[in-house]
Amino acid sequence: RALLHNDLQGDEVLVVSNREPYIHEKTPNGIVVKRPASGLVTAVEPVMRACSGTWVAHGSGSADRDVVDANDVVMVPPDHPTYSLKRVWLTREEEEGYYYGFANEGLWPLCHIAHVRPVFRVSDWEYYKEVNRRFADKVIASARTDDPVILVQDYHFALLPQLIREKLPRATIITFWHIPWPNPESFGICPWRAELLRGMLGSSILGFHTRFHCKNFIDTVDRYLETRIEHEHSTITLDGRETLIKNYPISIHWPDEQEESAWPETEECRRMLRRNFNLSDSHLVAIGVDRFDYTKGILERANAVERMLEKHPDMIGKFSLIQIAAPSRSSLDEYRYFQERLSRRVEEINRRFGRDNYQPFILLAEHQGSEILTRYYRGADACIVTSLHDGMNLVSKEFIACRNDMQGVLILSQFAGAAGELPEALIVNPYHVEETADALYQALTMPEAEQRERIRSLRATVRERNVYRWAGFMLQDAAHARRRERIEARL
Ligand code: ADQ
Repeated sequence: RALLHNDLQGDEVLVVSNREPYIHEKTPNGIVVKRPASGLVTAVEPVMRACSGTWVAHGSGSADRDVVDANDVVMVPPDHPTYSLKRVWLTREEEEGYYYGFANEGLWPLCHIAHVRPVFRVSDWEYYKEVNRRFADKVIASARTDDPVILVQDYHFALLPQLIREKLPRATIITFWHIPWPNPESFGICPWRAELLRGMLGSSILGFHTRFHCKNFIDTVDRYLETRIEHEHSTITLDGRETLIKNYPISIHWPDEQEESAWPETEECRRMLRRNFNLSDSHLVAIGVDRFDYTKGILERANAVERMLEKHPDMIGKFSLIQIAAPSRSSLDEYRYFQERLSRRVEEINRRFGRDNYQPFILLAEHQGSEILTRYYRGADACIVTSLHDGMNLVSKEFIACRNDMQGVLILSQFAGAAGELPEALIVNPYHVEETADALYQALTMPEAEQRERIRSLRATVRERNVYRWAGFMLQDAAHARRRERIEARL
């Protein structure tokens, strides 16, 4: 955190993302404030708390308009206001075209290669461009200086860096792409590939989670744009402007002693988790926590549970997977089909192996607060992450952080960015049912000493590679670029 303060001293910081970190909702009991289930918010919020500044986001809550002042500003977090949240209000058509359409039916499947065909509608593209312009206007109007540091978040805003750059040429624009970047052939099917790439290259720094994503991006630019690429320095120069392409693996806030001391003991978490679902205290439990999204491999997880029970009938009645899936983008057909398919699959498995009050796959389509999630992570024997493709995956890191009892096994997809950092997890190919089923069995039967050895090593990695390091490294590179630009301007 000290690194953040040092690098940002005196600089104005603006963050821009689609999702807002706090959603104000009207309820019969008055206005309540919610935190969205979002990896981006989980990662960026602690950074904003540390450095103040302004966060610009789409106002999506039913009471968002009631809490802002005349400048559309509300100070957050509600319990300890430290930074300004500024909303952009979108019409229903804008939200459908830009967010649901181009971003989530186009770019999301395009970048994830999860065998869901991307949809590219001209009208969605028009809204995407329009909304990027509106956010650019808001950011520019919010800037008090002509050289702020602007952190642009994610695939909703590929055009924003260039739009801001045109009006604030001296700004330091750091864009972070939270999802994977595919190979040039895959990205090349997008009808507006060149516009998107040019938009992104308005950034001073363009960050991805892994080197592999950086390489894919550079190869994509090489294929579709006329630029100068310096592979040695990982820079791309377009129209005389240089962009550094670099990997910054995102992470979580590592809990301090005070936070840990507020957690219930793991024994209590174990009991609570089991009693909530009418399971005996010795019942084996694996936990899955995801947005209800087809990229997260929840169907493959169900197949692995079924296969494990086929291979190890002694586990029937003794093991359950508790899957907490936060409904997400449910107005899109692909998401609804997926939710229906998964529910059917879960019913089949439960009909086949369940009995009386026993269900091997407990599916909860709900969003849970972070305190409950902490208890679930602490009370489970294993956590299973089977993403078919995932930029990083923070659930895996949250599970590790919660296990200060040095127990619990992480099963992790090789297609999550996190797999590169966390080799002591049981790494699986979720498309390989047999392998995933075997890993699940291995996790449930792993001796305590081996669990301890693995989780200790995982904890050392995540503690060190925390979210402040993620932001700190990006801002250090930004500070370096700013110093260089100031020197060059004087020459
Ligand atoms: P996501 O796809 O949202 O993030 P992830 O990184 O796992 O995926 O983060 C999800 C966050 O939402 C976690 O903090 C988790 O606790 C929370 N969450 C998930 N399900 C929940 C539930 N049912 N109830 C409450 N909270 C829930 C995107 C990319 C990832 C990348 C992040 C950050 O897709 O690859 O790691 O951004 O860059």
